[in-house]
Amino acid sequence: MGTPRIPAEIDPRDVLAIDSLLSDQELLGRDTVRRFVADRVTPMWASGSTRAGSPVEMAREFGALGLLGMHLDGYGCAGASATEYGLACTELEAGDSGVRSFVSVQGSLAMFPIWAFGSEDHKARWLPSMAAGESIGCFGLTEADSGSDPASMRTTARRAPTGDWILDGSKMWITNGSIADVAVVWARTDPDGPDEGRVRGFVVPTDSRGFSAPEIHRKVSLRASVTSELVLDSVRLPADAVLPGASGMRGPLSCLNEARFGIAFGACGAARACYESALHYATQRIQFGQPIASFQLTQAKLVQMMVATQKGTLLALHLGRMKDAGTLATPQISFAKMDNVAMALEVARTARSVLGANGITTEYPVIRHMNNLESVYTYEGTNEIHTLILGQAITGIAAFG
Ligand code: TGC
Ligand code: FAD
Repeated sequence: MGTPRIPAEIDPRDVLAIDSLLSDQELLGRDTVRRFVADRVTPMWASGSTRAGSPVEMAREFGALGLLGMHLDGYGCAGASATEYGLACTELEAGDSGVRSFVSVQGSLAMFPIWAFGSEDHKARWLPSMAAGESIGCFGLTEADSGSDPASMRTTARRAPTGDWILDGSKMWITNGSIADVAVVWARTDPDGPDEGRVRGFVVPTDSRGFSAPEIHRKVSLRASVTSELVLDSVRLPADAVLPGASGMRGPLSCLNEARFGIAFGACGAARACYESALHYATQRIQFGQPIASFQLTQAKLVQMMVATQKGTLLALHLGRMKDAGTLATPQISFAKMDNVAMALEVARTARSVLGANGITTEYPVIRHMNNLESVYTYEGTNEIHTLILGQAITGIAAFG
């Protein structure tokens, strides 16, 4: 039986020594991404800018680091473990949720369906250039009137007598939409046709006639991410544009599992960045002749943020280990996406309060993370939808409608 050590010093960034649960390879990969974020992502905001842009300028660098389609194998992808992918998401989101979003959408939402459900031609045509960051992908599921209930989508895919597909409709809130070279678009087939009205996925080159992607402006969240509408005005595609391996809602929902997994890790990065910012500020800021870190109420906030972040990180790591072992179930992904994003948002709000008035400026990263997390709370299944997925899992009763 071991006697607890009395440490001379504890690492405030990793009080539970979670790093000791990671292999050398995992630490190496994690530290590489951490350095990249410090060198390339953090300076994006150094002037306190609220820039609206896109990490697309870094796409080839992400590719060179093996971050795009990182947990897929073959076709130029890195073939990393799920845990390694998750750890990378944590580091990217410690920089900015929009940067993690870019990598999530490319790898988990655009490359994954091509990799899992595409034909050999789709894979050979798109995956190597997407893995290298030379081609950008997006994922069109949500519509203006079909958000939490994507099965109610109105975008249609009709078969022409020639066998071509004709897509009509529009998608809303699509990350990377107007900078994409290829869109994976989900559409409902003709109820009287051979697909009997099932939802199918299509690989749509964005230079197809009838395709356009107007950007959505005036966002005050995820400003480092491009969000667009996709308009499909009788877009004619060859017969082989359909993903052969996906029929029904199981196809798009399987892609969401991959992205939600990355978000469960990513949220811990945003929380960590907010906690560290508040910890540093609290030791520097003097009020009543003392650093505010010396006040019991401030210490309570710092400890709550630290404990919540560490617990979330353990949860994410457990998820990663289960995914690598092939035992992960979808409600468990909902558990972690729901709880870790809510945790990160709470940590961000608490950190904001520790920074006082300075907390409302973009001189510090906290309010940027806080605003970003409002989107992360909503996308990839809202907090309420994940609550209901878990509610159904434990009661056996669906309470969605
Ligand atoms: P339901 O009738 O329950 O199921 C239909 C079929 O799908 C299967 N299924 C799943 N398969 C894989 N993974 C999952 N997580 C699955 N959940 C269900 C199910 O077994 C069934 O299969 P089969 O073969 O029997 O037909 O489905 P439903 O239509 O009632 O929907 C349930 C619900 C509400 C949970 C689902 O619609 C949902 O998750 N809604 C939330 C929508 C959402 O998350 N949208 C995300 C859009 S993408 C995005 O936000 C990107 S953000 C990008 C960024 O990171 O920047
Ligand atoms: P709604 O579904 O209208 O929900 C509104 C509110 O009602 C929410 O609080 C919700 O939880 C609640 N609600 C809905 N149904 C229920 C219910 N049954 N019970 C209880 N409460 C309920 N989509 C893509 O396809 N691809 C993308 O790349 C993409 N990127 C995005 C990027 C950003 C920045 C954002 C903000 C969104 C993105 N989305 C994307 C869309 C995102 O997935 C949807 O916004 C999300 O699924 C919620 O849909 P909605 O916004 O229409 O909200």
